[in-house]
Amino acid sequence: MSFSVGITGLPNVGKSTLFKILTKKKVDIAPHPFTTINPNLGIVQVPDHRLDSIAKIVEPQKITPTIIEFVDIAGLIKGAHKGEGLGNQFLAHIRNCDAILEVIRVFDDSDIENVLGEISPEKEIQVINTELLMKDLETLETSISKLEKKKDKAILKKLNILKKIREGVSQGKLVSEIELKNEEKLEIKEYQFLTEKPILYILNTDSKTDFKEPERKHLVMNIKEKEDILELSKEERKELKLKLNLKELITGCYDILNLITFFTITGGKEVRAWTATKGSRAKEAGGIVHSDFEKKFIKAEVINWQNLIDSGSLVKAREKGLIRIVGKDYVLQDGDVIEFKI
Ligand SMILES: Nc1nc2c(ncn2[C@@H]2O[C@H](COP(=O)(O)OP(=O)(O)O)[C@@H](O)[C@H]2O)c(=O)[nH]1
Ligand SMILES: [Mg+2]
Repeated sequence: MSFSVGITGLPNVGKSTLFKILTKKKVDIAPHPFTTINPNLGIVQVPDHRLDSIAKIVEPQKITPTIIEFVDIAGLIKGAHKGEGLGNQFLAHIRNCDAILEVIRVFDDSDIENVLGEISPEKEIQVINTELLMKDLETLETSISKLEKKKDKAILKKLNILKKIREGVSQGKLVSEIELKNEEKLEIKEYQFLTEKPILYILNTDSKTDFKEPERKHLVMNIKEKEDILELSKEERKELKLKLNLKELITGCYDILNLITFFTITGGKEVRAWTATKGSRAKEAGGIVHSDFEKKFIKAEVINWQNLIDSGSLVKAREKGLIRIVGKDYVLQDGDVIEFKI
């Protein structure tokens, strides 16, 4: 199971550059809009010092980090929901992602067209949000009128939830900002509303332009500077004490997606990190590793990664009684090292 994050925003804000840094892949980067038409997909390893620490004491043949997928989606512009600038196509790409990384332009450069015409994170966020909201409104209108034609009592519940969401969305509320019970959320899952997805804003700064920080979950990052670091050789980076430092960004994505990491050791052969949704139970975690571990789940042995490191080895941890036996309903914790028994 892997989760995908769609990089979106207005044209010329640094999306493709960010994608390149993240995936260290060469993509088309140019100072004009719509260089990117097909979404670029990149698989990124999630850096995790815990994986390295566990590997150090287990000494496996293989170390496998967990991954996250990034998609470089072409720029959205005003009117995208009506199809402007290939808008509909881009919005469909966003629909397929689990979360949104929205790049906001906070750098001043007269050579690179500023589509918004000014530096204003809040205004820029509003432009994008409006497009996403309009698209959701369109989905809501079509779905509501479809359901209304059915006159079926069973769909009344769904219809009422959709109408409640429509009310919020028409007032400019993102679906994620509308208060919904868990069962209501499940009921509307099939619609994959764009504004229901978690968003992390990346303020792409040149470290000199003034701006007002938005009251939304965001990171301030100098994307261009990171790109320059990427061009340097390992030695040069060491000498200049420069690091790409993408940890904050990748963990930020993990965070908004509500994800945790757990580890398996496979009899000392392979130390591997896995991704699960917060609140997953032992049996579901088993399913992430291997379908048999879910189907034939009996029990699992669990130890917190730090306890394992402090003990020095699995054998010593066992002697100390730090390895717990848990059943299928055990709620997985971030940093658990787990062995499934079938
Ligand atoms: N001055 C400056 N230029 C940037 C920065 N980030 C990206 N660019 C440039 O802006 C142009 C468009 O960048 P790109 O990543 O293709 O933007 P996209 O349209 O959002 O994908 C390129 O020429 C980049 O080199 C930045 O932080 N500062
Ligand atoms: Mg681009």
